[in-house]
Amino acid sequence: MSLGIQKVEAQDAGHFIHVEWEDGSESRYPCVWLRDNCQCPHCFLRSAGARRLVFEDLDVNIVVKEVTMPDRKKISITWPDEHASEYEAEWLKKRCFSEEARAQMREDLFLTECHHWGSDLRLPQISFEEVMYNDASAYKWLCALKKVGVALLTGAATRQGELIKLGHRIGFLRLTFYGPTWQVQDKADANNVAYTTGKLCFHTDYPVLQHPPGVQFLHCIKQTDSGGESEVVDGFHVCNKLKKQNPQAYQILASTAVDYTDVGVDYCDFAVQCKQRIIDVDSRGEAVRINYNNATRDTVFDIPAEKVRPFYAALKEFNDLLNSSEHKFTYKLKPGDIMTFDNWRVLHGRQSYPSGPEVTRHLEGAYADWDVVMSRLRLLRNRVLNKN
Ligand code: OGA
Ligand code: NM2
Ligand code: ZN
Ligand code: ZN
Repeated sequence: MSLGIQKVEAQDAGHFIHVEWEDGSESRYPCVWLRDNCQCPHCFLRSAGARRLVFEDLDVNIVVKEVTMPDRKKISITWPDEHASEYEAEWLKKRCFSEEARAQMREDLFLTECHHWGSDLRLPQISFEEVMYNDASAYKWLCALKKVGVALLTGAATRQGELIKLGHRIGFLRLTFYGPTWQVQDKADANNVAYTTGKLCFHTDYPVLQHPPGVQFLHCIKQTDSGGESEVVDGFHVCNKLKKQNPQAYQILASTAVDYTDVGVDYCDFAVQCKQRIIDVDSRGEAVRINYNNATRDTVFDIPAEKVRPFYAALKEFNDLLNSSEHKFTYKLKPGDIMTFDNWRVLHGRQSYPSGPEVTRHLEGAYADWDVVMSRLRLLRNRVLNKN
């Protein structure tokens, strides 16, 4: 059962409401926030779960006129203009402004918990069939994808179209210039190095897009006998290592805008250009997105000549760390496997394989956005944990 309220009072000349809970804990709510979040039908559109109140009508210096506690499960506030608001205990408790409550809310909403790994990765594996038809399995898959950054789905059919089904399972896929899904195989006049038999060094896909796809799916339809092994590495883990080993190199990669280019024809014709930092960091300097594909890094490099060699040296150090046997994990996809991974965090590569007249290796690939994947994860969690 949810926690009841023991006592409520206005503080600081009516600018704050102080709540004492039945377990002795306390919360403080700013009155401007309470007025802004009045849940009455005038101020809040229940059917949309959205605020009706327009900002023009909010007095940022508002104070309460009166606060009461009709029962242990809610508080009532009367504002100076006689507008009345009610707030439920459970609703308030969840929105407590304490450091701990906010950390809890952050974890619930964004699943921020992150498990770093190296070559010791225990690759999460789940049956494709179960993910398609069982909500608990789909939830398990998406949790692993978010927390570990990579998860393998097994037992899909060895034909094109399985990723379209997976896209419907989460919501929808991300369309790019390479099409709704794309075929990774050796092609004549390849419009991308991925469509050759060559080695692909560790990369994230599509840093040439301003908002690179957050999630990638690679479905193995046919696998070559020799070569073609997949490699993955935890980019965030390697970033931490680089920051310790050479803070200056980390700083260069986190601040230098690198030019990317992609020109060609596929789904339609394209001439894409973008500037990206190889390591995107948050306000605390923590890596939040890797944008690195050596193949599409432009020949144009829009930085002063003096800064070029230090940049290459920094990138070399990062690239060496990605490739260290301590960090990378190697796996040869089998027909029916679908590798799913966080394209903002995990870098992937593949070994070269022999070319020949026949197609000996075929993967179908697709992208999804994290917004869509996280949305499905939250809905599945509500359903699996029987909330709503
Ligand atoms: C790609 C890619 C991996 C592989 O197509 O971007 O990384 O194993 N492919 O072919
Ligand atoms: N493909 C696999 O950044 C890239 O060019 C990644 C994209 C061709 C869709 C490859
Ligand atoms: Zn109201
Ligand atoms: Zn790739």
